Amino acid sequence: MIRCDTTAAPCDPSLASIREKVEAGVRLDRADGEALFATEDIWSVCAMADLVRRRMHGDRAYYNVNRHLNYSNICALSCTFCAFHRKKGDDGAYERTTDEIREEARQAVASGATEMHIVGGLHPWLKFDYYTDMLRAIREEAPRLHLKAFTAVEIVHLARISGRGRDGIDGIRAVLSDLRDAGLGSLPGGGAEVFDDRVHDEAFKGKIRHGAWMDVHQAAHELGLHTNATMLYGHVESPAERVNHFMLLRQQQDDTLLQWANASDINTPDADRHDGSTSPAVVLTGPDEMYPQRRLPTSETCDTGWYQCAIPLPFVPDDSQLEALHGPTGIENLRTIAVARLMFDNVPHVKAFWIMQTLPMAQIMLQSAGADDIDGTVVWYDITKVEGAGTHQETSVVGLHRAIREAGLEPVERDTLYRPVTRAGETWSI
Ligand code: V47
Repeated sequence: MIRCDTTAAPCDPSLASIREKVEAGVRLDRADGEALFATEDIWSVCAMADLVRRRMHGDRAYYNVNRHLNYSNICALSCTFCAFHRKKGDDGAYERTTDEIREEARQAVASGATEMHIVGGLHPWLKFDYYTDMLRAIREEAPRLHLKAFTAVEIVHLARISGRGRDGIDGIRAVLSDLRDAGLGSLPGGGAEVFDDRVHDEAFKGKIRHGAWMDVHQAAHELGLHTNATMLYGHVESPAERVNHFMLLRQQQDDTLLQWANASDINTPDADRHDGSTSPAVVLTGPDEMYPQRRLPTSETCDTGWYQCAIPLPFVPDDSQLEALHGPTGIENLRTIAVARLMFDNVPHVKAFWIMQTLPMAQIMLQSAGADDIDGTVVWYDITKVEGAGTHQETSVVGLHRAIREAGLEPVERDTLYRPVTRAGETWSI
């Protein structure tokens, strides 16, 4: 495929110093992030993100064979951006029984899925046992299925309903540990929204604030569970607030990886990383020759977890209380994915979630805006309702392959931990 020249100088001269940093593998700071959101030279932003993505992943683009399960849409909260939540007794309110969930697991196995992604509302009456029974039931039906389940918001709710709400971080650890014993494999990145108090109070008041969200992920990492991190953008937040969200997550990833680097005797020459200008413990985005040993640990050599994937989610207004807002445009979607790739120099993957981005947009993001992952076959999805429709939203492996190949990339099936999956007939191995 003929590709545009990613080595060209930016048309907007104010991006020249950022381009130099990207080429040299130097960390971008807050002002750089804000400049990337401000410029009209969107294609130079995308070209820089594509350069970084190709350094990290070459021609590979990742997908998985998965199934999303929304076990209940009944939620104690009423976030204005959310079209998913219902109150008990409302039209369309549901909660899945353990038997229905077992059946979902059997179907997932039959379709060759390697992952089930499980999230729901904050159900006011379900007991903690419902959640552990759900995981155990899936485990019994599908012992090899990786269970990526429960946002940080749900984990805090589970701490409360299991009587450990007053135990702070110890209560969170205890809940995560019980869930892990029942089969939990990792945490998805949902519920982060935008890490800002003003935006929180306007669009998702009542939800946990960002400190609590990050504490849950830190506890998960300490227990060795990998997690993802989302950002819901394109509603009432400003570009500076998006950059701040990225910076907070990047700092937390630095802290996690610095501990690993120190324990593994990895050379981290710059002591003070907190001013944002010096080198972090692990650099993933620079040229190979600059950072020969400061790459990510593998799960085999490291027992801590970390953020595997950053996932900017475009706000889908349909059916929400914020329906009057138009949501982000295609250009803003491309830009936000690209800025995420450029700012997250210590997070290995950036996902264009095709359900919310749409498959055609996700394809362009893989081809030229820095994304390397597209999520998977999905099958059922009820959180966003494009044109009023939720539930059945499925694509096939053939459809994902076609989208990726047409983008000039090589599809790589991965499991949840980004290990390549090999298939022979109906069986698969890692
Ligand atoms: O937390 C809710 C968002 C999230 C809307 O970890 C909305 O691999 C857009 O986190 N418009 C759940 N977004 C989905 C999620 C996710 C998805 C795919 C992969 C992964 C992963 C995580 O969806 C919620 C919220 O931020 N959301 N309503 C809406 N109207």
